[in-house]
Amino acid sequence: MKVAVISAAIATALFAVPSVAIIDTFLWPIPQSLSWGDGKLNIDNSFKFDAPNVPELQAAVARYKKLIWKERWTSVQVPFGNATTQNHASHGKLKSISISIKDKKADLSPDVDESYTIDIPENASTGTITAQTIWGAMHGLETFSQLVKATSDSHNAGLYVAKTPVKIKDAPKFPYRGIMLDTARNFYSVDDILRTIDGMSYNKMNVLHWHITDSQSFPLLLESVPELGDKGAYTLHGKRLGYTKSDVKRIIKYARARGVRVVPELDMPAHTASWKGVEGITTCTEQFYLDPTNDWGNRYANEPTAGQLNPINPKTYEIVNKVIDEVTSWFDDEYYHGGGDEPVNHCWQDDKGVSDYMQKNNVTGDDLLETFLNKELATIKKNKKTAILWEDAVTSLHLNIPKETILQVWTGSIKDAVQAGHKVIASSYNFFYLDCRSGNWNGNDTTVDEQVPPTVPQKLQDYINNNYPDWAGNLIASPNFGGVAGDWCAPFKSWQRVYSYDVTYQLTKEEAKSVLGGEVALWSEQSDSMTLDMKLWPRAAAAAEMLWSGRYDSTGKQRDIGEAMPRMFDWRYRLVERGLRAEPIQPLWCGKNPH
Ligand code: CP6
Repeated sequence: MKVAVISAAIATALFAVPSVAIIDTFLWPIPQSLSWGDGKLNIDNSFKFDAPNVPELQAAVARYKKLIWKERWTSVQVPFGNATTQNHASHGKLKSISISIKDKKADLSPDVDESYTIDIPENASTGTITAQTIWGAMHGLETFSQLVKATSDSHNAGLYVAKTPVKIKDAPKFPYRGIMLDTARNFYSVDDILRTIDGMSYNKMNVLHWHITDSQSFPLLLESVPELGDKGAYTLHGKRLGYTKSDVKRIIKYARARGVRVVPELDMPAHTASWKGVEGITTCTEQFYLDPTNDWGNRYANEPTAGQLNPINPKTYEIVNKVIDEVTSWFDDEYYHGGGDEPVNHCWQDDKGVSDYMQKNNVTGDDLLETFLNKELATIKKNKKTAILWEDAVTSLHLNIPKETILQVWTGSIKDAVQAGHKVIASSYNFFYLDCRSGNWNGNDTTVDEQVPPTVPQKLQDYINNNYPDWAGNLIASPNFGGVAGDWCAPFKSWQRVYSYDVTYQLTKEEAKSVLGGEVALWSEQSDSMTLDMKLWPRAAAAAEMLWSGRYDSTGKQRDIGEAMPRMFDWRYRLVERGLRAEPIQPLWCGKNPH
């Protein structure tokens, strides 16, 4: 009884549909505006999409037709709600969906219109998807696929469109809905990346931020500076773990076909120990710093031999420019990520050449960093790209860089970055870092009140000696990448926590306009092909709904995680059915229980 009452309340409150509705079909992310009934329309092999002859759209239609017939979905979450009405009365056959597009030429870009509508009347043989652009139509196809179900679990069961009449009007709350993948700490195959793009398109996510290089490896096989990949990419069991130009092109093409943009990042000036193919351009490839008095943050970039590009060597800029010129020519997106995170003052202070230069020219490390980033940003601009940088150094050191630079906020406050005049991508490590438990577990602010282990070890040797305290103060063995120790990185955050991130927390309406969206980050010190899907899904899907549908619904009410739960439960199984090894979020019993 209690269940029925709660369910009816949820159904009424959240969908604003008549109380006759039964909830047996689950959409993810939930559309901005949805009304549906309890009817159904059968579809059979002759069902077709009538779509304008735009190659990308025709390909999407073919993909979704195949997917619908392969998937033959029956909900895993059991129906709930008021089931007193005639459930699933068939109202005939849906012969086609007619797709119409306003602007057939609009290309995939940061401000492309992704809105769409779906209208499937009760007694009609034709339904419609309308969209401004083919990219919006692709989202409409995805939502339509989620409405299609099989009449039974049998492999040859018929298909129907559920919950007719259906009317959906949908558009993203935020234009930037990303996943960051770090391919430098551990390697991922091209297939891993393509599969991740599939998952993104199912969730209406539209930006893959590819953190290609870092301290540990340089897996990009550039043609202009082949030494970097030659010496910097991993080799395992005789196999070179790197991405060629044709790999990159394949990934970009595959992503574009699914409405996903690919934004590359070659992190610099810190996180560059892997740039060892060119001699003399990096400092700090030997030492490991954990100095609590260091004014650039003693726990930053603190993985051993992080490396930091030498800011006074002309050769450094020669290489940086070559690299950026080539990378921006491979990647066609308007955005380019310039890194800029976790610089270590000591890396430059302790380099004889750099410190002599600082003394002679009366400049500080801050000055050198500002100069380096401005040169890098100028090269990015010369290549006609909009730059993104990690926020930490820029805001905490108040660096003077162009306001047109987008800041990706991970540790500081979004408000500070916005008030400094920048557009922002929200990636608080408290909510959106998928590798680690790390973060403040108490607040819902995006600023950081970071909890640290009882004592911070001073030297790498402390880690090697297992002289590292866990949360209870016991000395434990830690993984040898240093910095973030084992107990710090496990277990990881729940989908509910990811979902609860409010990216415009305490911003004025005006300030909120500067938040382009958000991005979950999979740092890969402890992840590779084996764990990829499980760490991304379904938690990235939680981010996807928050960024597409919004943390608040159209009436201003905060979305209820309890309402999302049955949809998420069903959606996870659907992602598995579609080929992603998504982690289970509760026992199957909670849906298809055997009793
Ligand atoms: N690598 C790089 C990392 C991190 C960052 N940049 C990182 C920092 C703190 C945590 C997790 C990841 N591993 N290049 C920060 C942007 Cl908790």
